[in-house]
Amino acid sequence: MQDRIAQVRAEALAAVRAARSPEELEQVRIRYVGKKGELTQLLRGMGQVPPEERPVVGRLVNEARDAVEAELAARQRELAAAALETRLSAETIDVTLPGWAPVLGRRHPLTQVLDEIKRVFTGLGFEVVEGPEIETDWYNFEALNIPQDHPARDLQDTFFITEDILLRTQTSPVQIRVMEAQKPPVRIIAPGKVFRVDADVTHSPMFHQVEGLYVDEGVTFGELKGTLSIMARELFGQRPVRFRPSYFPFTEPSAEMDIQCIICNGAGCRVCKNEGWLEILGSGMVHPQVLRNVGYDPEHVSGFAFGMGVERIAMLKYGIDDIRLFFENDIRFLRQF
Ligand code: 2U9
Repeated sequence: MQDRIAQVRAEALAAVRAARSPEELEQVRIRYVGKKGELTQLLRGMGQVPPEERPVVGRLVNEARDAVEAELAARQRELAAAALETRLSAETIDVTLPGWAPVLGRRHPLTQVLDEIKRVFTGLGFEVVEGPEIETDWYNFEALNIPQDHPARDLQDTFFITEDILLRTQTSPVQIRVMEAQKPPVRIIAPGKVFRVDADVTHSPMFHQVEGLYVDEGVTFGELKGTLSIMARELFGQRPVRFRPSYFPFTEPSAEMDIQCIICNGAGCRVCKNEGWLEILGSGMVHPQVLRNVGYDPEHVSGFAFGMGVERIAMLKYGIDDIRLFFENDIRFLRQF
């Protein structure tokens, strides 16, 4: 019996050391010290051992069991450490590899042009003011001397919400609100979204305008020309500009401003339709009736005003021929600016 115990003990210890994986080790444990394992069976067979030998045999079996279990635990630690080592060496990171360069975002081209316009005018002492996109008939039309029967009020041009409430077709209502609230001098620009029932490659039902207003005692048309010429030079570089007579209900006299074509330098091309000039904005001296409408006295104060479409300026500046590109957010378009 004692030889048998020694033999099983030696076999079990050898099997533990030979196990190559946690699964193999578990098989060895079951085979020798599990419920039906060989060492467990030896304890159960004590009945056949003569009573005087039982204490010795019992002690030997228990010692063998303890030894095998200690060896099992040690081998399990070894296997776990080896598995960890294998995983870590497979997972090594080459710290000398170049990293991922983060893709830099940029401002939308319309935002860039708008920021540029704001920079020029704030440098000239203008303040930036914003106002509501939903307006009343008074602020969008009546106060601006646009009479009931004016074509700009046509259902085909204006998005009406009710008979009296509408989406503003220009940012001029903002200037009316400022003049109602404060006395001259007023020197402001009003950027923002405007809405018109219109859609083709150069028109969008929503677009952006910047309008400007300077009202004080003795403001002249010469100041209008000087201010807008500076703006054109800042936006498009040094090139000839001209003012052409025009008509707007809210300004008198009125003028549109052209710059020499940035594509052909005046020679005539497809972009300027052989004119040699590109229209960039409308302007004029604020109509006396508009000044009266906000409680100003046109005998004491005068002013100039102007308005431009931000999309149009951006299209001319960057040579873009379809306004829809600004609103589609195609990354291939946007990353060019
Ligand atoms: C007040 C008085 C006068 C703003 C002006 C224009 C001329 C003009 C157009 C440019 C292209 C609109 O976006 S567009 O289609 N605007 O030609 N705007 S004068 O005149 C004002 C504004 C406010 C109180």
